[in-house]
Amino acid sequence: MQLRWGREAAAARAAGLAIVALESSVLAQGLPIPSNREADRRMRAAIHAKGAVPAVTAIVSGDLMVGLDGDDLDRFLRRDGVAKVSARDLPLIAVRQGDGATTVAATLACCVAAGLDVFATGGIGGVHREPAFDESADLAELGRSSVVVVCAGAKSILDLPATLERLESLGVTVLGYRTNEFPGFFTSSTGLGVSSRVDSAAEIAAVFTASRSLGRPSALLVVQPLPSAVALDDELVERAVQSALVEARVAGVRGAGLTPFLLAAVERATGGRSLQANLALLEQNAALAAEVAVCLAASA
Ligand code: PSU
Ligand code: MN
Repeated sequence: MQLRWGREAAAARAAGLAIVALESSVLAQGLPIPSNREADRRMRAAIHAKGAVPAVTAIVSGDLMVGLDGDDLDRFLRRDGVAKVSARDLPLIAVRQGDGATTVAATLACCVAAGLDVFATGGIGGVHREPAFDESADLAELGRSSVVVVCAGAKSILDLPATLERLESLGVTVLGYRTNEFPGFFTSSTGLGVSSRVDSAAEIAAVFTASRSLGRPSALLVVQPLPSAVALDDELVERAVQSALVEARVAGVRGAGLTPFLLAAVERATGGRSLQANLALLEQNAALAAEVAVCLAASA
């Protein structure tokens, strides 16, 4: 597997500029067309506005691409023959020379391979409510990738208390950005705590630097609640999740298909509002990640 850099990401790397990694599965599987294109545009603009450079990771014809752009990006946005790729799928897709959209787990593996320190996403995978033995590989990978990951928590399609317990077991520090609670993606309040609260990007960068100097192998998970203007009603979300879980059970969905199935079902049940929330929080996470990356680049 070859490591290839997109034009803008390569130039940023050569100049020592701050880079923010982005996943491609949220674009190719997580969000519907054409909102995926809007998400890509808004995340890139938010990162540029803070003086950093975005780098979408993906597998292109078997190569690890850092900074997906141009026609390749277009193919991913059209979902043209693009598989969902987790960390364990990377060697296979390399040998088969396929195209793959990277989940959080695979993006973390790409960050480690490419030496990228900061990654922004929407929500991480976690422990499913049912079947409870279905635990996203995102968690194990967070436990062994020294990367700052900025997200809006995890969606309540998951068992959030179990997900937080697993993060603790795996040694992942969870920092609440201007919050004491672990956010539930579409909702800011879950009643679940974080390891600690931080109030600035500089503080996040300092904690990450300390983690690195201790030789910690795990990620620093930074969670920030979605903008309050786009937050959804708790009961609306819970009803949508319940009906999505029933749909999945009836359809017998298992494995890698389960998360995209549940995301799409919740999307349908909550209408356009969940989509607007999703886009807004992706943009906000990209901006915070860029601030952290700029702090880290300045102290390098
Ligand atoms: N959660 C979301 N949106 C997403 C995902 C999760 O709110 O797009 C995607 C991410 O790429 C995440 C993946 O890494 O789903 C987790 O899938 P699984 O549960 O199969 O590990
Ligand atoms: Mn799974």
